[in-house]
Amino acid sequence: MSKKKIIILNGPNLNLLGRRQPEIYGSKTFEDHLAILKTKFGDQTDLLYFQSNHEGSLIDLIHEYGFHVDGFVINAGAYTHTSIAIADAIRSVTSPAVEVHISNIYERESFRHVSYMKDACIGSIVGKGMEGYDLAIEMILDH
Ligand code: CA2
Repeated sequence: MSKKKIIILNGPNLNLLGRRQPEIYGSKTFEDHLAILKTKFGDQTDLLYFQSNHEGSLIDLIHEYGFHVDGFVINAGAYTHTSIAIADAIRSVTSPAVEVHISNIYERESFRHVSYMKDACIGSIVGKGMEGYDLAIEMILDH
């Protein structure tokens, strides 16, 4: 069986995971978790990872990969709550996307309760910590 190509896309400030606010986001860096994901899913997937603090760069990556890969895992960070442009980019490509949030955005400040990504994605995983990325990959593999 050929490996599924899956892209993980993290948005603004997620490069600082593990360095600040461990009570909300845990104490692992994303690179720590990526190593676990590669061990866990390496037989079935080719995992690629990008992080950007820039809305346009995230959109460019979605356009670049979104017609070729088997799926996207996207944590758009705070752009989740503001960016119709990223949601439109997800809708404009053919690869399915799953939205992940480390924290439960629906139990935090009201401005985090809106996700523009939600309806553009085949699924949303919130509040499961870093394990949310594992669940999103499983969702894409099952899709
Ligand atoms: O829970 C999530 O995964 C979020 O997407 C994280 C975003 C936040 O704006 C969303 O509402 C929910 C923020 C990521 C900020 O990450 C930090 C990491 C370390 C230190 C400070 C912020």
